[in-house]
Formats: sequence, C-alpha cells, structure tokens
Amino acid sequence: RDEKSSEEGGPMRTKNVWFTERNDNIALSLKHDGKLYEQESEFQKVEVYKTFAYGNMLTLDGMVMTTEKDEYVYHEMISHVPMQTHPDPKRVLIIGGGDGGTAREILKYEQLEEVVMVEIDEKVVEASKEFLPSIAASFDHPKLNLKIEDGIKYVNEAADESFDIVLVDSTDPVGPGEGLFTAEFYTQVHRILKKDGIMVTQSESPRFNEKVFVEIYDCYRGIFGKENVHCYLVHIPTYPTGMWSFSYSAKGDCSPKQVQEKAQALLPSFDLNYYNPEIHQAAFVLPNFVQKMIQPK
Ligand code: AAT
Repeated sequence: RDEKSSEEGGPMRTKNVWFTERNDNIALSLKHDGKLYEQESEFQKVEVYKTFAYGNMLTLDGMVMTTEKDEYVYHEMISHVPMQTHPDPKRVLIIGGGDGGTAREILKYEQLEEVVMVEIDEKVVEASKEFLPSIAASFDHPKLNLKIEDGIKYVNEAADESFDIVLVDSTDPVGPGEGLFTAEFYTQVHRILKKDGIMVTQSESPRFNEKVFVEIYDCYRGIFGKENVHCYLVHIPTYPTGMWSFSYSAKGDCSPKQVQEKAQALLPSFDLNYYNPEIHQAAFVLPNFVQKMIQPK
C-alpha cells in the first residue's frame, strides 16, 4: 500500500514514495520509483513496484511475493533441497509459483521428463513475464506444462502416485491460498506422490506466523508420519521478520540432508547465488525456539 501522504502528482512522478506491507503489529517498507503494473484479478490485487533497494517487486493484495534482488533465496531453496536429495526425480508438480522462479530452478535438471505448474491467477504470470523477466525466464521451456487453474482442484483430480516431487509455492493462508493450508489438501498431495516422493512447502515465518507455523507442522506429521517431516530455514529480507521456513516431508524413507552425488555434480553448471551443499545441511539446524515450537508430540 502506498504512503499517499508523500505522493506528489501520482505514483509515476514522485520520488519519496514508500510501499508498506502492513501486518497486525509490524510493517515492512520499501522506497520505490513508481508502480509498473496494477490489476485487480478475479482472485487478488496484482501489483509490481520499481523499488530502489530490491529492483522490481511483485505484491499480491499488498503483500510482498518476490523481488528481483532477493528472489534467488526462496526459489533456489524451495527447489534444490528436494531436487538434490531425491534419488531419481522425473515428474515435478509446482502449485502456485506464478512468477516462474521455482520453475526456472527446477528446469535446470535435464533428467526431468515434465514439470507441471498450476497457478490460479494468470495475471501473476502476465505481470511477471513483463516486469520480472529474470524470474519468469523459463515459461517457454518445452518440458514446462503450465496450467491456469486452482491447485486444489488439480491435485484432487491427479492420478495416484503420479509425481516424484510436489512443491507448494503458494501465498499465505488468506485469499486463494487458504485451501492450500488444510489437511485435506496435504492428504491429496501425499496420495499423488510416488513412493520415494517428497513434498516441500513454503511454511511461513516461525517468528511472525507462529500459529500457522505450529499448526501446519502438526498437520504434515499426521499425514506423512512423525519422523518424515522436517523444517529448514532461510533469510529473506523482504518477507516479514526476514526469517522464513520451508517444510520437507517424505512419503518413503526421509533423508532430507542426504545429497545425491549425481545431482551434486550438476551444481557448478547452475550458477547459483544461495544454495550449496553446506547451506543445505545448515538450513536444517534450527534455533531452540523453533525446535520447541514444532517438537513432535
Ligand atoms: N515464488 C514466490 C512467490 C509466491 S506467490 C504464490 C502464488 O500462489 C501466487 O501467484 C498465487 O496466485 C498462487 N496461488 C494462490 N493460491 C493458489 C491456488 N489455490 N492454486 C494455485 N495457485 C495459487 C509465494 C509467496 C510466499 C508468501 C510470502 N509471504
């Protein structure tokens, strides 16, 4: 949301203008040089701002989704952690992820047969292609099968054991992303995973979304089993508090830190900015307060 008070002559012509994501008790502000895109879609308000510190930034309903300059943390870590540990991934499903960043990272693995991406809002794809081209870099890839529909519906209708990896790159549990935070949905994800299958979800901030964070780990454990659900942490300066989490759940044996040699050998050619095998290990080391929050009961 703009700080209207500091605008002079509309957002395109002012300099000291700030975008602020307001939450109940905290806010995050970025100074910007104008709004590049604004559309009210069927699902949410889609905007792109030209920020000074983080480049072009996508927001949905006034919440930061990604920025050009820190997107690599999220997209590399949601993708390479499961891709480096799965013994032989062939089919990957991405739920959400309309900016294209997760697809860009996943498609670096040439052994894949198909990547299905199910994004509910085509306006997110449209805005990203135009204003976040470095993120939306792989929409024309021949192995990408992009579907514009509700991820919940897609997963409900998908065949049993049809994916090696499912990534839930979704919004927070408000608006169209709400149904993605339910036991019904994760039960369906579990069903469509093959026997060595892995699910990774963005699981909010343990500092900021405490309640959701605790509840979803409980929920994953009920479906995948107590020992088969793990949490890893990353630093994302443009998300509330900067501390963000991903969940890693396995349908079969769960070895979230066991990187496959064949996959690891590919890393130098990927030119990554955040992920490396050491950070993969380190990301699963949790501060005490996070351990306590999600201790299996
Ligand atoms: N890549 C990091 C950006 C996101 S955006 C998440 C995407 O999920 C959005 O494009 C949104 O339209 C899509 N989405 C929401 N609900 C559904 C649904 N039911 N089916 C398919 N796609 C959906 C993630 C940001 C993380 C949040 C940080 N605060």
